[in-house]
Amino acid sequence: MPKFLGIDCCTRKMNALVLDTDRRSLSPTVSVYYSDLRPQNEIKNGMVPNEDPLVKHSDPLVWADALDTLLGRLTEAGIDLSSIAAISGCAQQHGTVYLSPEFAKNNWISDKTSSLSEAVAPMLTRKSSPIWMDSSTFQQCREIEEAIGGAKTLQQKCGSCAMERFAGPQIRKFYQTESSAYAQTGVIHLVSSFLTSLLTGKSEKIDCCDAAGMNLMDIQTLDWDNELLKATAPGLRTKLPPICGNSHIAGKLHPYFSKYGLREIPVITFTGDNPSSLIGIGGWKPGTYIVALGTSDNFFTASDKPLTDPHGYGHLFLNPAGKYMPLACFKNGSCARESIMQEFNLTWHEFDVDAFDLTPPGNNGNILLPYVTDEITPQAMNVGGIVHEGNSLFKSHKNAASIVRAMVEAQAMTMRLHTTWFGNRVKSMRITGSMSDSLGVCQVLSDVFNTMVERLGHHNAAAQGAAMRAAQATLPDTFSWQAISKLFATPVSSKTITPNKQNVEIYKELILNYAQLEKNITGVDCTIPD
Ligand code: XUL
Repeated sequence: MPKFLGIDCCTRKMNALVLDTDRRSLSPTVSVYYSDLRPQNEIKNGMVPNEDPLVKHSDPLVWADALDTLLGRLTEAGIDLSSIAAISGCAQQHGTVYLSPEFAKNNWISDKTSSLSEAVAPMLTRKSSPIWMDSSTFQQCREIEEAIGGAKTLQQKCGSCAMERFAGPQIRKFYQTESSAYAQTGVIHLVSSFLTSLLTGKSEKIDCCDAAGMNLMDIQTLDWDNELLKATAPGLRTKLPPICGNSHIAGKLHPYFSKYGLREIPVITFTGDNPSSLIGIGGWKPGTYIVALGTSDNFFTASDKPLTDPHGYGHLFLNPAGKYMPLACFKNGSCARESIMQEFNLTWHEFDVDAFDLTPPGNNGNILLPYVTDEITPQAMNVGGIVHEGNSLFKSHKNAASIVRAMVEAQAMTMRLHTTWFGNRVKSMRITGSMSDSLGVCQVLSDVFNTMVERLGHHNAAAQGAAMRAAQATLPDTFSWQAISKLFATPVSSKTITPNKQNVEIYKELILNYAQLEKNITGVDCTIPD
C-alpha cells in the first residue's frame, strides 16, 4: 500500500502531507511555523531580524528543529509513518547553508543524538543563512557579471543574469566580508540539499533544478561552470557538493528517524519549491502556465526551449520531469497582500469578498505599484512602501477596499507585463498557493490575462509535488509523470474561473496606465501585451 511523504520548507513555515496512491487521497497538510520555535527577537516572519532592510537571513537550526517538530506533529495527527514508502521534499530556492568539513564525514548523527539541530550546530561556519528575500549583493552581482563578460553572457551560461538573492553572489559576499569563516567552510548547501542531508545523515548532492538558481551551474551541461566558480570565490569547487539529475535517490533514511515510526526508506533529493509546484499542479509538460501565490508570486511553465528574459529579470530553471522551466518571480506576493490586511485589520471575508464587491473592476482608474518591499521583477530598490500617484484615495488610507483591489489588480498587471517573454498567449492558467482560495484574486488574474483559470482541490502544490516526485522516483514504471499527474493533479471543474469580457476590456486600457506609472518609478519600459 504505497504512501509517500512530501515536505516543503517555505519562508515562514514547513509543511508536510502524505499521498496515498491506493486510495488516491491526500492527508491534511501539517505545518510548523518557525516563529513558534523561537522568540520574536530571534525569528520574525521566518527571518532573523536585521537592521539593514536589504539583509534577509534565516537560521538553519530553525529548519532542523522544524523538521523534527513536523515529523512529531504528523504522528500526533494520527498519521502512521511506518507505512511511508519514500520521502521527498522541496525548499525555498536560492538560500545557502555553510558548514565545516565535518559535515562531509557523514557520521554526525549518533545513537545519542536527541535533535537534528544539536547534531548540526557545532558544524555551522555561518550562524545564519541568506535567503531568497535578501537583496544586499548588488556589488557582488556587478563584479561577477564583469568577470564573465557581461550580464548577457552570464545569462546564456546559467539561465539568469547575476541576481542578488542567488547563491553565487551571496557566497561571494560571505567570502569578501568573512574571509576566515569562508576558509573554514568545507561544504555549502542549498536549503533543499541541506534538508536531504539531514534525512540521510550525510552530505548529499544538489538537485539540478534547484542548482539552476545559483548563478553557478552551466544550464546545458548541468555541471558547475569553472568560469563562474572562479568569478565567485576561490576554492569554491571543493566546497560545493556534486549536482545530481532529476528523480535522484539520495540514499536511505537515517535510523535516527525511527523515533517517529519511519523505516529506512528511500529519500529522494529535495528540489526547489517552484520546480516542485510545477509537478504538484500537473504542469510537467508544456502548455500549462502556473501562478504560485506564496510569500512571493511566481509565474512559470514547462518548456522544451531554453527561454530567457531579454530584460534580465526572469530565470531559466529546470523542470523535474525533464527540459526547462522559465520563471518570473515577483517578490511582493502575499507579503504585500498580508501587509494591507494587517494595516487595515481586515478579515479574510473583508479582503476576499467585500473588497471586490464594494469596488468596480478597474477601480475607477485608481492604480498603485504593489511594492511593500523592494521588487525583483522589475527591479525596484529602495521604493519603501506602496508607491502611488499621489492620489488622495491612497494617501488618506480611508478606503481599504479600494486599496485591496488596487493591490491585487497591480500584481496581476505587472505579472502580465513582465511575462511576455514566455512567448505564447496564455490560454489556460493553473493557480496554487494559499491565495488561490480567493475568488477575487483569481477572477482579476483571469480578466487581466484574458484566460481560463483552473484550480486543484487543495493549494499545497509544492508539498504535493514533493510526494509525487517520491512516488515517481521509487516506482517509475507504475507512476510515470503522466500517471501520477492524472491521479493527483487534475483540476476541479467547479473551481474553474472564466474571464469576464467586459472586465477584459477595462484591463486592456488600465494596463497602459499601469505600465506608464511603473516606468515613471522604475525607469523600465516594457512591451505592452496584445
Ligand atoms: C524564486 C524565488 C522564490 C523562492 C521562495 O526564484 O526566489 O519563489 O523560491 O519561495
